[in-house]
Amino acid sequence: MRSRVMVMTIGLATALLALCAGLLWAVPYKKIIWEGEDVAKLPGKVFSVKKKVEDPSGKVSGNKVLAVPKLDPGEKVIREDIVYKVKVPADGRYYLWARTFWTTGCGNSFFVKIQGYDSGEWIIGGDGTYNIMHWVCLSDTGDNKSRPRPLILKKGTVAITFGSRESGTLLDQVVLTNDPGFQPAGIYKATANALEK
Ligand SMILES: [Ca+2]
Repeated sequence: MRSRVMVMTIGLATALLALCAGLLWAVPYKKIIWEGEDVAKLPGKVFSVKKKVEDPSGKVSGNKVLAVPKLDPGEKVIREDIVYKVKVPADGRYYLWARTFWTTGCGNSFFVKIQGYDSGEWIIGGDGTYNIMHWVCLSDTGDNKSRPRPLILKKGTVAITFGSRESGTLLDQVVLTNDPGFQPAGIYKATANALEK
């Protein structure tokens, strides 16, 4: 009987130790959040900062967006880049999410480039959610709602570029996080000093 109690006590103590160690090792996830319209200087040809107060989702963060104008069918969108110099707080594996608004299948994406991945660029969006603000992630799998692509980033300033690709596209907010399970919803308070100006 005594040995059974001892075994149970040791088992309980081990479980408690493991729990404490787990809590100590658990690093809180980070989110760096900024507004699409938080652009120090617009290049001037394509992108503009637009007021947008109403949306079927309920809110637009800051009541402003970064916008590519709606063009007539057949008109080609000129390529222009907006570079956000994002302050990455620690080395790690990060995931990129954007709160976007599309109107058609010919107006549902941006180009994205990440400093450190200089050999290529991606397309964010391409989904079929129209006329409402919604979150999409940078993904290699075609699942831009729940499977973001990991990005290995170093602590310091990392340039994240959004490029104009299609007509009538809006960017409300952007989130960079090291939480692989993060699923954004609604709007978020922007991180203070998220961007280097
Ligand atoms: Ca906004």
